[in-house]
Amino acid sequence: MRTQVGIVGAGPAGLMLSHLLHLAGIESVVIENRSRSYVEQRVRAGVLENDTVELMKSTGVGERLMREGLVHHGIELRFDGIGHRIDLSGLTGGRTISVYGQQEVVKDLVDQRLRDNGTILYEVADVKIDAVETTAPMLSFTNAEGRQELVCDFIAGCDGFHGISRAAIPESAKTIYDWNYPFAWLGILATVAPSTDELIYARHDQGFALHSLRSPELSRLYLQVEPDDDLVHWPDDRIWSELATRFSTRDGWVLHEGSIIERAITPMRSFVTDPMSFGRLFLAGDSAHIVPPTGAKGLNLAVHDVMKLSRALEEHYTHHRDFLLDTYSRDCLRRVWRVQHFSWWMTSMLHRFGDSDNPHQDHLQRAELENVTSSRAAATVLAENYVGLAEI
Ligand code: FAS
Ligand code: PHB
Repeated sequence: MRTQVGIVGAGPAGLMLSHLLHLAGIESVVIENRSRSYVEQRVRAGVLENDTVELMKSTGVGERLMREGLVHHGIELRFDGIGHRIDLSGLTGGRTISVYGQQEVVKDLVDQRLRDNGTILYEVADVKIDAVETTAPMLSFTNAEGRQELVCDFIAGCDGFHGISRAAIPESAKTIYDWNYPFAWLGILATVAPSTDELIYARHDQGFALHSLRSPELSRLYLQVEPDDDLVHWPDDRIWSELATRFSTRDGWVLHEGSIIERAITPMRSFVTDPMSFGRLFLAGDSAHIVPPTGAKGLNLAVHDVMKLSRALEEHYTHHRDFLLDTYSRDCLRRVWRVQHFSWWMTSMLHRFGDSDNPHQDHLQRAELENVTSSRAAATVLAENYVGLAEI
């Protein structure tokens, strides 16, 4: 088989790239090792930046997002039993976030690819990447028809953190930055009306908690837990009582409970691969970088990577100019490190580090939170990063 761009991974990065390339008249084939239903049901991110929403709207995949997505103009930071609203739109000239599940984004992109006769090969196995230092890199994989070879002009590694693309860049040619946080997140999806209209980020002496949502009937909540914790230690009533404690306020705010339909523990790490390209292999999304989800950036950063990559490939095919391909990695990493810093900052300000009392750190965190919730300048820094930095 032959195509212009071979894409490994049918997550948000791979699907959005295939969609943008199609709009630029560039052919691509997406190969994915899981089934379509698995990929479309995987619960992950839920917050879309202003520009991610604009991109989906302007490229024709925003119709359901506009109908079902929840536009938010603020978030709340809660500590010492008091909530403080950050006016995201007021501090950023009207920019907003939208709450819309990652699996919904994936469904919308798959539907559009299929409407546009796009090729997505699911349930492939044993994917191999070869000859990326030539002008005809190749993907090989096994599916129901046996071993397949796909010759490409370019390969996009959009196969997430546990994918195989990153390994196709020789150790000697890359630098890995890897930092693991001493805690994890227990995330739940519950069939109960959200107890809030806007996201609540809570710092509590017993640990961090986040109240997010998916719809007027579905709540999404997260708890800071030990890095090696196990779900067996977290029966439903313990989850709800711990959440209620960490969100508790002096004015008796109430957290509504419901039945938990999905739960998972996610490790927290900051990870960057530099460079993000090697020969005719280009990494995008989680295959190249991971941020702790405290800043709600993972999905949005993946979308920014493929916006840059599709523009660079369009420049190659349309104008036969490769300068954007040559600078792709450098350009992406500028935003990646800004987003890494913001995600680390949010995580450091809101989580409990270590299980022993650390009064000095507690005071520093409180001072940081008081600064952000009392200084317009400091709140603006948070707001600008949270709604998504304008094009960098
Ligand atoms: P993905 O991991 O989404 O997609 C990669 C795809 O490649 C997958 O479909 C995988 O099956 C496939 N693949 C892997 N190996 C392959 C191989 N060898 N061959 C073929 N296909 C292969 N971000 C936020 O902003 N907010 C959040 O709330 C948030 N919550 C998260 C919760 C969890 C549990 C996790 C793990 C991540 C979360 N993230 C969150 C980050 C998440 O949204 C990622 O940033 C986003 O999924 C990145 O998208 P992709 O780069 O497309 O990678
Ligand atoms: C989510 O809705 O899943 C979500 C929201 C904000 C975050 C992380 C996750 O920071």
